Amino acid sequence: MQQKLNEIRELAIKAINDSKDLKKLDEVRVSILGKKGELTKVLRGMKDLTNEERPVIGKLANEVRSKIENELEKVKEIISKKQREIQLAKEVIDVTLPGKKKELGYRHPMTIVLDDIKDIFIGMGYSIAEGPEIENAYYNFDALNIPEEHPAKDEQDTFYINEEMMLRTSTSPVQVHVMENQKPPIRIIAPGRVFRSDEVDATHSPVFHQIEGLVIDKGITMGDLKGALEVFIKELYGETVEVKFRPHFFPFTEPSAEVDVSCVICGGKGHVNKETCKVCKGTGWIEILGCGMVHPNVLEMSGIDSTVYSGFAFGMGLERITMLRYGIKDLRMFYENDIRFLKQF
Ligand code: 2NM
Repeated sequence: MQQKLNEIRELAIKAINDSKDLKKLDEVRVSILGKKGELTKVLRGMKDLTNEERPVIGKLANEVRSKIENELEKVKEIISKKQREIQLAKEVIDVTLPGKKKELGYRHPMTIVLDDIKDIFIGMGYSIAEGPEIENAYYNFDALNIPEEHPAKDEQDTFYINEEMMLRTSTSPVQVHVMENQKPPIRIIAPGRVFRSDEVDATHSPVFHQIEGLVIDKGITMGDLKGALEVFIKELYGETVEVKFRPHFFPFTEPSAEVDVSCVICGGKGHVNKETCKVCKGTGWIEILGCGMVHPNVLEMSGIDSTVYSGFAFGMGLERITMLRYGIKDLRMFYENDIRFLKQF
């Protein structure tokens, strides 16, 4: 038995030292110290020994076990260390290499202009209102005092989803929802995507963007409208631009006006180096928005007493305003996502 134990020890130490990885090492451990291991088998045979033999063999068996356990631990350390070194060598990084430059995204030019416009109106105490892009005929037309026979209602001009529902043709329905749900004073702008069945060209797109505004309170007059829009326009284009109100007609406002600013390209002169200015076509003025005093019918339909309250509204196209700000000649550039275009702003 003594000889058997010595043999196990020698074989174990050899097998342990021959192990190339932790898996193999563990297999060796199980084959010796496991339930069915060589050493375990011998220890089980101890019960057949005489009382004289047992302490001697027992002592030796313990020594052999400890020797094997120590050897296992030692080789495990060596293998682990070697594996760690291999891993580290694989993962070596050259910290002197130049970093990979992450390219930042850019705000879309229309987003830049919209953010500016929001800031100006927020500065004047307005809130931002939003609403659905799908509306019924009441919110899109009727509540705006647009008569039954108005050409805008034609299927040729508006995208209908079914008999009742359509894509909104302006953000005015947002204002109608606000008037229905909120008691005056109201001071909001409603920016958003709108839809009209137009052929695409340099200045038209079936999907475009509007910013409309609405102010309702007791005693609001055309003077408030002119003051607010003049402040807005001068903040947007600079103190030196001139602003002109021209009478116009809208079904939802009365009186109504269109607003022109002195041409931002030629400075209102109508020409650049003796050439006729292409942006204002030589007139010195460019139209940038429509506005007016909210029609009493519109107020009443949305539940606002027009004998107590009055208000003004206005609307402008974000594409047009952005084109004028940056001198962009074709609105299709806005939707093409050409990175060379988008990078410039
Ligand atoms: C414009 C021009 C003039 C307008 C009117 C309303 C509402 F809902 F209050 F009736 N919202 N927006 C309005 C008025 C829009 O766009 C050129």
